[in-house]
Amino acid sequence: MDQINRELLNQLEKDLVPQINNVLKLELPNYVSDDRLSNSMSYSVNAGGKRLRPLLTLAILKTYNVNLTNEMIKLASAIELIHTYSLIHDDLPAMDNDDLRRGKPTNHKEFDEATAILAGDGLLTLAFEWVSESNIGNEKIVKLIKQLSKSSGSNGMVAGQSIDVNNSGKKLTKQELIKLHSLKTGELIRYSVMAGLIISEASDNEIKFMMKFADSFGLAFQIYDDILDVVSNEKDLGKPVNDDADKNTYVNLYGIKKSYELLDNTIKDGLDSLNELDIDTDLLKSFYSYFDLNGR
Ligand code: GRG
Repeated sequence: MDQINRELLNQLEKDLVPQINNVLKLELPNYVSDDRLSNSMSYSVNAGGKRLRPLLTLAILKTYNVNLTNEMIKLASAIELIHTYSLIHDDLPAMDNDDLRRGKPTNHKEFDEATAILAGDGLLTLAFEWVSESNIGNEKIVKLIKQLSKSSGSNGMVAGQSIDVNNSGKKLTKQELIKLHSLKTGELIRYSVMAGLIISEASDNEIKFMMKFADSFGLAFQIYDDILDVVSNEKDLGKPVNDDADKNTYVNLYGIKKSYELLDNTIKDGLDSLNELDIDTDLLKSFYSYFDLNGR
């Protein structure tokens, strides 16, 4: 994959992850009046994580030469609040019942179940507050809020989680599996890319190919997550491995070798879409270096 320059992603992470972490850490407590709720929301948000989704939005903005002010970092970080809420709720006893997330006890283990549910509720709603407050003009704010509700809600991530929960133990077909994951994992990645395109006022043609990239990146991300569950270890992953043995995953449907092949093809699709554009997409291509394909 000689089109992928890993250094560009490394540099972006070095420049922006500390800024994203800083905004999340400093801003969040200003929006929560109850101390226990505030501590529990901050506990999970500040527990680490790659910050991949805000990075994607910011990479799109950089691609369109939009100035990455502190305001933009906060706007891009709103998606991390929703992502963290989804992880807290996914770990609850009624869902995956997990004890470890991002290398630390899950929210309901550190606090209690009721607090974890409320922390998730608080993070979900706070994300919309942050978007609504940004200084990008009302028209763009409404577009972002609409896209964020669609992506995270009952026709997006929540629908994906519902299909997942209601089909555990049932073997899905390839098409059903793709649908499940394009909702559960793909939709927040879609929002991250779309947010950058809305703010940057990208053309319809650019949106078309950028969203093909977003969809293929989301699919690759899920296939890789399924592969890591089998080939990684708990220390690197920050959560238990071999946790998906009875779940609907690409590895369980195809086996590990074919899953790697599917990952290769999905990455190629995404690169092809970016190559359709006249603008410099090297930074976006560098996101594919997130997938370590050497260990197979
Ligand atoms: C509870 C409505 C609701 C939805 C939960 C996100 C999710 C939906 C479930 C998590 C299950 C899971 C492991 C999905 C695979 C893809 C994924 C979202 C992985 C975690 O995201 P990363 O790798 O995590 O970006 P970090 O910790 O780096 O932020």
